[in-house]
Amino acid sequence: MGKQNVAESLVETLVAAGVERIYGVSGDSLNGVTDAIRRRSDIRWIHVRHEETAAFAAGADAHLTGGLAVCAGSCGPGNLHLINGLYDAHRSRVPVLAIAAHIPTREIGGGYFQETHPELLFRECSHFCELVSHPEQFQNLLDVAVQTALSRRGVAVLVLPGDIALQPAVGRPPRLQAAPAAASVRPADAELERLAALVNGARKVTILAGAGCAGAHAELMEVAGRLRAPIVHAMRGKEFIEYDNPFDVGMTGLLGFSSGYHAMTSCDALLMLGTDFPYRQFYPQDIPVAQIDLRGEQIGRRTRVDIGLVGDVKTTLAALAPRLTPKSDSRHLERSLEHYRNARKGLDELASGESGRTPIHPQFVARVVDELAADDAIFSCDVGTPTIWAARYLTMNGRRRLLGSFTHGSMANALPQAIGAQLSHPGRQVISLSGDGGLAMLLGDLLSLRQLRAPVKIVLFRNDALAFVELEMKATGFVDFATDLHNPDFAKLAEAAGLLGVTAEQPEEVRPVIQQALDHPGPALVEVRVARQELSMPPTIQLEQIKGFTLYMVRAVLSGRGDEIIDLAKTNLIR
Ligand SMILES: Cc1cc2nc3c(=O)[nH]c(=O)nc-3n(C[C@H](O)[C@H](O)[C@H](O)COP(=O)(O)OP(=O)(O)OC[C@H]3O[C@@H](n4cnc5c(N)ncnc54)[C@H](O)[C@@H]3O)c2cc1C
Ligand SMILES: Cc1ncc(C[n+]2csc(CCOP(=O)(O)OP(=O)(O)O)c2C)c(N)n1
Repeated sequence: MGKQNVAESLVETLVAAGVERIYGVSGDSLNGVTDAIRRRSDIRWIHVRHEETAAFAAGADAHLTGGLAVCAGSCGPGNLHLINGLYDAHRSRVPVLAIAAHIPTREIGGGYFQETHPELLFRECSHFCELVSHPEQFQNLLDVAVQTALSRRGVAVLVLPGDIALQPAVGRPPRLQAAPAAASVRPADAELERLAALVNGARKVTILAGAGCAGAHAELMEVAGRLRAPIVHAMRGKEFIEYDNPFDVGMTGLLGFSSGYHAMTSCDALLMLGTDFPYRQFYPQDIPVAQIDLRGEQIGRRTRVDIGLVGDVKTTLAALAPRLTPKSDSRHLERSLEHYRNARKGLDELASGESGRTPIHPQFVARVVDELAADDAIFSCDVGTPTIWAARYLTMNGRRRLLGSFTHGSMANALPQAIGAQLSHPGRQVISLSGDGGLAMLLGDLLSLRQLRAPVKIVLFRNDALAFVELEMKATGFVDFATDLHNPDFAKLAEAAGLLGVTAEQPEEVRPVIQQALDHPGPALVEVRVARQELSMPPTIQLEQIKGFTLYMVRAVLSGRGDEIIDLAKTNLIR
């Protein structure tokens, strides 16, 4: 240990903590670190073209593995580029360590070449962000950074000046080898009794479930069965909740199903489980609400809560279930399921691809991807309309995974997340549902696919617009402006970058070209020319109501007038 320099000691500690990859772009101040990686066979430097890609890829890696992922940027502009991807990882609560290399210690504060203050810049998107100003500090700060990222779930940033990285390590061996196993957390018996009394006393209970239900599928089904409760999910919960679920009534929210909205507004009590569903307008008013969350600070954040319990969903539901009196009245559940079937049918009808009829419906493309993708495919979807198609047309089954920038809501997430997914899961099929605006924003990393031998499949929804924004503009009464995209031929561009590049311009071409891309052993891009304006309305709304309900709803959500939506929904939806 004594003969190592700080950079070598850093890499050794990360390997001991199970890290196999570091995503980044090299630079002078990072030379110590990249050189330490170069000399080892048990950790790989993942060279991307933009540090933002590195951070998004690390976030995806951490989301899928559940373990620590690492990214790095050189001093000043290098690590500054990480920031948007780090915000995304932090807000998605995935453990990422960012190594922000820094200018030489003797120059700090003097306005030196490339000087920034990373410990200030990254403060807001991290749980831990500290500068190593002496080798003796280093090991302790690294241990705390790793431990914080893992246990608080989020980003930790270690700011490491290039000169310190090259100094002899003077510390001790790392204290930490891996994160401690997650503890089970459950509320006290008396609190569980209060919750049981509330839901036992209600005639119609609806469950709103989110990403905190990961790993608690069986317990969730048991509780929903006893309560005869429809389960509405929030977007980040889709991959954990929708499958093998006889209580599933779809997602809620602007992109959701009317059945999800209806189930939440027509119940006598709402039970929120591991969700931070953000849109207040979609919560019911004037009925009791109970919420279970691992983090106390999350309780009551989005709506008024009558009973808030701190606990993990799995353990808490297991302790709650025996206290529930099985309900015999299934009418609320049946009605919600019926509504869901109708909503689903409406959506399925939109996903048609009739030969010769152009432009191609994007729904149809998403449906074909869903049908052809592997049972254990990993999908990522760009913020923009691809998020809508993923939410509505990708079928989850407990093995498939879905990545997006759902909380931070950043464009250009899908390709970099697909890179992290493919690198961490080399044997799996990885499909990026990309927007033409999103792909172009981090287009440089198309080049990384060949360099990294990452056989990612990109399905590009080419609509020559920032269509999601255009839709918002139209709906809110703005003249659409600044949304045109004058695009290149993306398939040719992909070919030039060493990918397979194919195009579908007719509906009948969609299936064969997607199949061709999936069968191709290397990276591929499928460019599909899709309709620019495909209104993404909740599906049971009649045409004549579109103006009166959905566009109004967009307007009301954007301006925060949720109470008016509920009135409108009562007249238009609940029939
Ligand atoms: C363009 C766009 C449109 C969108 N439209 C919609 C929409 O219409 N509908 C929609 O639902 N979303 C939509 N989203 C996503 C939305 O912004 C939120 O990210 C999403 O609703 C949150 O999902 P969640 O509650 O499952 O996850 P999170 O926000 O991650 O919340 C999970 C909660 O569970 C808690 N938790 C974690 N682990 C546990 C555990 N073991 N036990 C207990 N609690 C735990 C966490 O503390 C947290 O409070 C959209 C996003 C984009 C980009
Ligand atoms: C970094 C960033 N910039 C701007 C936005 C605002 N925004 C949200 S969706 C969107 C359009 C996305 O366009 P594209 O990727 O082409 O997908 P489309 O909606 O056209 O299918 C924009 C500009 C954002 N969310 N993130």
